[in-house]
Amino acid sequence: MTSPNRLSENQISEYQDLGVTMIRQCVDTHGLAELSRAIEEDIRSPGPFYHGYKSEEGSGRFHGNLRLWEHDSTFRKFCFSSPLPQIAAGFLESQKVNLLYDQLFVKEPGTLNRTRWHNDQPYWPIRGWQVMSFWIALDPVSRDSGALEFIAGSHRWDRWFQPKAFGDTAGQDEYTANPDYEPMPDIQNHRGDYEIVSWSLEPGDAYVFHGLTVHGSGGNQHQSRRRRGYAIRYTGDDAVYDTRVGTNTGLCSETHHDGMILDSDRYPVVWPAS
Ligand SMILES: O=C(O)CCC(=O)C(=O)O
Repeated sequence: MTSPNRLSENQISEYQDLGVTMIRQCVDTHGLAELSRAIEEDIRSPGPFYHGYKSEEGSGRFHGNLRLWEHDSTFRKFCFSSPLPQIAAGFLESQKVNLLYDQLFVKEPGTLNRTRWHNDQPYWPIRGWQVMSFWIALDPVSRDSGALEFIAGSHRWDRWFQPKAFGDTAGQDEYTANPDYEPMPDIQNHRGDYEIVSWSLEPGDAYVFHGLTVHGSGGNQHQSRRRRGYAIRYTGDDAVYDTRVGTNTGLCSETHHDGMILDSDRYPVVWPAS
């Protein structure tokens, strides 16, 4: 995997300025093979937080899942013992790093579902600035297979958009409306009004983005290539627990109350390693 020492100043300043950057070859071929095996197992037998979406236009399949590390040692290893927590500390400029949770997004060939434009932090029961995600590609990812797109600088808008499900989640609840949140503008039909940044990725490359950066992705129009992405969310020193109307209840904790630091079995400190 990419060594934390190889992170360039440019990557850190790009992350700070745009709210997103990317890392080439973040996970090596051995790591990718391990992750691929774990992903197949999750698709075969998803845990309690499975939230796949119904395929639009009737083809393909969009498999989503949360909190995989809690049930699978391969995902746990990536979240805890890979170089990722230390790399996160570099981006977050933090003395410690907590694991918020991990998440899987698999768009099988021909899955035309878009991932709607959104920013992540309104979904999450935390407040603070030091909040970020890695999104690791398991397949070649290009615009026509569902590369993520990001609105440059949107993490500094200080705008919290109302969470919505990414698609028809087959019976799961919509998110409760929060009067302090605003509706997401129609970015897709006004793309020219925004500075949209994106990169094609090779397997093992990763997007790195801030918890408030607005992002989304197109469907996977390829008929033979999958689009598997594994996301890990980390927080830094200033993040505290904070439930709000509209947060994802599956990410909440029964043992935290608002304002508490996260450190716990549920949101473990993963760096410095104990
Ligand atoms: O993989 C996707 O399409 C969406 C990913 C995403 O929204 C995220 O990781 O926050």
